[in-house]
Amino acid sequence: DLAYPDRLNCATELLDGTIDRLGADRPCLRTPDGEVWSYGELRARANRIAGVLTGELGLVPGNRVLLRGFNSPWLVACWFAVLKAGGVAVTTMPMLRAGELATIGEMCRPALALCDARLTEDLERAAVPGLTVVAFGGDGPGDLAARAAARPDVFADVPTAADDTALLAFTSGTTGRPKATMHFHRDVLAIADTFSAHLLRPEPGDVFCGSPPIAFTYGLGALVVFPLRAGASVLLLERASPDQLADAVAAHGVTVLSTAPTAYKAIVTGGRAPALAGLRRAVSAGETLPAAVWHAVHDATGVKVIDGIGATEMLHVFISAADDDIRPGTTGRAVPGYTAAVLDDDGTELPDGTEGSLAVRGPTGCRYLGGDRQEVYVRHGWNYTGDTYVRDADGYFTYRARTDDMIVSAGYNIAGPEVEQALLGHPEVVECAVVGAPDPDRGTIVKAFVVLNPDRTREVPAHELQEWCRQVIAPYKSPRAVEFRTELPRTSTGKLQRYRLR
Ligand code: 3SK
Repeated sequence: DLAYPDRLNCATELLDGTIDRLGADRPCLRTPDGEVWSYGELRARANRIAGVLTGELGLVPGNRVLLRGFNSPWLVACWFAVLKAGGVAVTTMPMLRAGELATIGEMCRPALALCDARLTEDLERAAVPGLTVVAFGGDGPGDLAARAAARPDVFADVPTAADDTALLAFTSGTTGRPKATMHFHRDVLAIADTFSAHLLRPEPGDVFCGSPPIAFTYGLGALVVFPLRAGASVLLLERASPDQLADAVAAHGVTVLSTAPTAYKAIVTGGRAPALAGLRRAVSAGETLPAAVWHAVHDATGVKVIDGIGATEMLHVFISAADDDIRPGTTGRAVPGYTAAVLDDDGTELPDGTEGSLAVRGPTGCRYLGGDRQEVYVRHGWNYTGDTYVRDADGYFTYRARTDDMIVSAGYNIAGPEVEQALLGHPEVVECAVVGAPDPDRGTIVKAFVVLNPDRTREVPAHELQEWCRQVIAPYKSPRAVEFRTELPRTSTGKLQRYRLR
């Protein structure tokens, strides 16, 4: 039942609500070097920071606060402090540079920033007008820790309305232009009470871990909202390469892992899959999970990876499947609470088995801050996600492509990701991207950019990959051109930027 009260502060619910049910002493935030903050300690620190924000920094409800940091207990405490004080959290990716931070500053005009002391330089260079920057994690007298130590460890959370804005999240811009989306306090709880409650079904003893930055709403849900709503703990990694993830899972008893398909593929290719064997849940999102990768993880560990599609516009995942409901190669069914459909551009539902635009509605939805994209994303009462999908008679949705990534070659409609899935089945292919490339004779051809396993023991020529594809998918879809790369262009959230390859 998602009927939340009119007055609702999601920070109060996630901290006090969980503490009232399970006690303040439970472990909450962990780091790989053994630091553990209990729920009570996290609340006390967030209260002190909220005191700094509303005291000497003059924050009033509705002010936007830019947050910049690696995934760490301090970043989480700052996020809670902003929400407790009735502010709006604008969490930014740690890898953003001055120019990108300046754009974000221009779009959302924050008055304050709380920034990891190691990352202040680019923020200062961004010269956001009127912005006061306070560093955390340093040891100077102006550092947030010193200021917070002088404040009480209690704070009266602002009784925000359930539909007051809690956060601004930036889309990662697979087409190059970031957009800001607004999400309410009730939205933050709704993602825990839909996807997490119905598919992850976390328990207080779970230990969460994962790679997405908290600034990406995938990470915010997977590493803050879901564990805290359940009274579980989370191991926060500042850096989370596939090897670091595998090490962390094995060394710290992680039970719920969230990362991207490329990380699962790299863990398997690197022979590290046994490290995942203790997981109760493994989540893959950000991009579609190829069936070959699902099977490789399952064969090596018995773990059934939960694929899901979400969007920054929708805050989190709205189509997925878990456990025995999983059909590898499909994304799953609408998450309880959401309705999903395949539509044409007029909003008419297409028959099962027909490709069309994925559309969704539910307790969360797209609200862009400014700009002219709102009427493109929200039409006919639906959120149009920009993906081409097909639904089967059992309600399972199968990804075809980002609508912009369909390739029309020799009169055929070819979904680049389908060719990518075929290539990823080859044991020496670690990553790939398939796009339409101009060709003087044929108009457009299918072209693959491929990253091979750096530890391979033999050469893998292009014709071997082309022949491989011809064996697994219709020959006309096999790439006519193959270019080898050492890496592929990705957004700060790890999504492929096919437009840059095109
Ligand atoms: O990109 C996605 O698939 C995603 C998944 C979960 C939450 C948010 C996003 C953007």
